[in-house]
Amino acid sequence: MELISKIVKAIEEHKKIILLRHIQPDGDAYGSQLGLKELIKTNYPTKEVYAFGEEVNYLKFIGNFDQMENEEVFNGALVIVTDCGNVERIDNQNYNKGKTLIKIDHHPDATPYGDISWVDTTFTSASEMIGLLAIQAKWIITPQAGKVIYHGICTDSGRFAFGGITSRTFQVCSDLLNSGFDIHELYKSMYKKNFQHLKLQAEVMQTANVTLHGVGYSFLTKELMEKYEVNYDDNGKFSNLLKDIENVHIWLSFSARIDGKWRVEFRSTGVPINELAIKWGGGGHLQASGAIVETIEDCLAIVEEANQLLAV
Ligand SMILES: [Mn+2]
Repeated sequence: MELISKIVKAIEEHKKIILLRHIQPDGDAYGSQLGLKELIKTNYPTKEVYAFGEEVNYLKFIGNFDQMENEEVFNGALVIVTDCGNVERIDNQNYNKGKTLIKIDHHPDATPYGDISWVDTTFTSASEMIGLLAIQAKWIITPQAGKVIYHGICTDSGRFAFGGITSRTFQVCSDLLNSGFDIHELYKSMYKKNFQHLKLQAEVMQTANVTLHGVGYSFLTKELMEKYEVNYDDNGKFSNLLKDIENVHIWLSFSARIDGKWRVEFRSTGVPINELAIKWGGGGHLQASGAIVETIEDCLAIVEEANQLLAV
């Protein structure tokens, strides 16, 4: 594929490479970014490679990020942004200060950017794209790269349950598994349950509700997070409590943030909800999006707007 060769060529032509992804990172953001870092370091050991961005507690087992000393580091660099559809959500607003910019993403192309842009919504995840890139470039895939990229595919695809799964997904995963990482250890880290979190879920479910037309919604308040000692960066863990419920077509989760704002996760089984997320300053996929809003009144307005989407 021509785009892949262009990306490999750009990597070969730059001495310094900076990898970025979206704010509020998830498994796919981590996997595509840290996986690509590991791949470049293994296959081009003389390159200077950095991965910048905020860390989240629940993904510590996947890896760590580099500290940006100052923005001078972007001088002359190749910047590759993975898993991020719109520039506002890139977790480092120096992204355009390098020499060359590449976008690798599987979200709808909300704001096209980059000197090279490989955007393809038929992939489950940006991690699957990085896996395919490694295979086509005939790169060595270390167990560490295999693990983080597999984890990205696994989380973004709902462990191979959401739409978008193809035979290509499994072909890429097959090559990742061949790297020799321990898949059972990985699943143990991924699906470890926390007793306090289960108790918290029970309380969140007590106040969850469903609108007339089938919007389920739940609130994870600051009070509940303090009561159960949940880290603020773990607040995305509770966004699917209302998944798979009969007659719930859209489910919304509102979680308190450390800055007093609300993190909103939009999910849908049919009707697209990304336009609603974009309207509220967020973005994402047709059926899985996110946004950050100011007040609880905003949250309730979103519930009503989602309800109207289902009213027709
Ligand atoms: Mn993704």
